[in-house]
Amino acid sequence: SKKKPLVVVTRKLPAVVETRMRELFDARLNLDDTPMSQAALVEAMKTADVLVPTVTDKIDAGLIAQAGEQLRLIANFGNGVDNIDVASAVQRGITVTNTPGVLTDDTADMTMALILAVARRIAEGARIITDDEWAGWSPNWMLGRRITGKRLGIVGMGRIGQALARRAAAFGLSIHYHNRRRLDSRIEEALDATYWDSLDQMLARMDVVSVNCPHTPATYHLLSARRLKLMKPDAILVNTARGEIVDESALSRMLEAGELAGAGLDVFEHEPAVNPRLLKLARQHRVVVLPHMGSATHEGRADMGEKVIVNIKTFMDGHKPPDRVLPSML
Ligand code: 8YV
Repeated sequence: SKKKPLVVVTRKLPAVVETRMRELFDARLNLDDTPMSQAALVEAMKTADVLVPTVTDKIDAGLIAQAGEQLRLIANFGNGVDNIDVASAVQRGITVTNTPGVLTDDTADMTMALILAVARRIAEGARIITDDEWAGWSPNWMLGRRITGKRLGIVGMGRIGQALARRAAAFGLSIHYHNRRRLDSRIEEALDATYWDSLDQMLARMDVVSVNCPHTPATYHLLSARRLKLMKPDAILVNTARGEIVDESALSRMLEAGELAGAGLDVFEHEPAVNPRLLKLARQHRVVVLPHMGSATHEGRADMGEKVIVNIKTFMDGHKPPDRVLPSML
């Protein structure tokens, strides 16, 4: 039988995924879940047939330049591939895959949860009780903002954006979106979504703005200081995509100045470091922060692992893997 491919996995994955990988591949697993050192990553590039990185591994041009001839596939455990220099990889004949689809619903759920958490002061209320600060109910206490009847502007209407649209519609929000390409009219109608060709014009009219686009050179600081200033002062911003898409310092400044009502953030520009100004705002309750857990469900992680395995197997069998990422897609 054929020699099994050497598959190096950078982080600890769910046990069911690791078991399956051991059966199918010559799997080199990271059982301690200590993030892989740069030296170990270089070593992996030089020896592995397949590398399975995660969001925490920066597979940049310099690292790809050190790849051995045998490295043919980088099968990302994750949907976003901004951790990988896809163009450099493809130029060297290395195929790149990701794990789309299986984390759509979980991430959309978390986005909806952040919208509700910010608008209805959920984190603040929970903290007040657990810190034993609840002195009793009163009519004017802990008032948040109603979301029913408000406008949601979705920046990036891919799978997650559309899944969010369906959820938000059930909560009575009207759906607006900006995307590189306008959706097919049938999909747009089914979602009852209004397309805005101009992101600027959409931002100026929304009560809630959600970031759901990938992080690429074109979307870095897409929500710049100038664009954030277009938002209504009573609007809230949520981001479950990538921190780099929002100018975090500008966002902090505006929240501090009361030029924006609140923010719900699952992702940050320099993870795991979080801008201290955002943390201070979170303590003052205008911001809800979460540690990049949008797709973090038991089911989702197992499905992501299964996707990685199918991509590797298909590729090793000589076929195009289902979730190939091409530079032209980014
Ligand atoms: C993970 C994600 O946290 O898939 C993504 O893009 O951000 C999350 O699912 C991470 O990327 C796993 O590598």
